[in-house]
Amino acid sequence: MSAEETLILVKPDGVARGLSGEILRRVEAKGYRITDLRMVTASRELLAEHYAEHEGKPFFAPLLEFMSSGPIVAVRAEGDRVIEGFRSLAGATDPTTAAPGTIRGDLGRDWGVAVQQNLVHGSDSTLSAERELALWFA
Ligand code: IDP
Ligand code: MG
Repeated sequence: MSAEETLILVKPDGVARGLSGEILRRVEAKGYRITDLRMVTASRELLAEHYAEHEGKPFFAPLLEFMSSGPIVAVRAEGDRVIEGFRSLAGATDPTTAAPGTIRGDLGRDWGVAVQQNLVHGSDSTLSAERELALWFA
């Protein structure tokens, strides 16, 4: 049986702030293996599919605007329980209250805009990981 896989995205704010290396360093330091990586400026179509579960929410349009505003680093990572493990490394969605020690808690903050710019995305289940990896690494 092969190890579990997840999709990690360094969002445009993380790339723009020069934090891609620091974020990937944390993933590797934890012991997960990066097995594929690409830099991509995502289309609205890709992002609408990626975030389909949030369609209709007030932050959906700002989210697509933000996520298409610049390059993203898309990462395929593997390791036992990597989905849960990366979500734990990332921290809570709101960077203001995300625990110190997490990526969002240490490196993120609120910028007073309509969508939380919180540096990273990580798949939240095996089903999401499979679906999202197919979208970003087609
Ligand atoms: P997650 O990234 O922690 O899994 P989701 O609920 O899947 O969080 O939301 C996707 C993204 O949408 C978040 O990472 C964040 O950028 C943004 N977002 C989520 N909820 C809110 C909100 O209540 N206000 C503003 N932006 C939000
Ligand atoms: Mg999510």
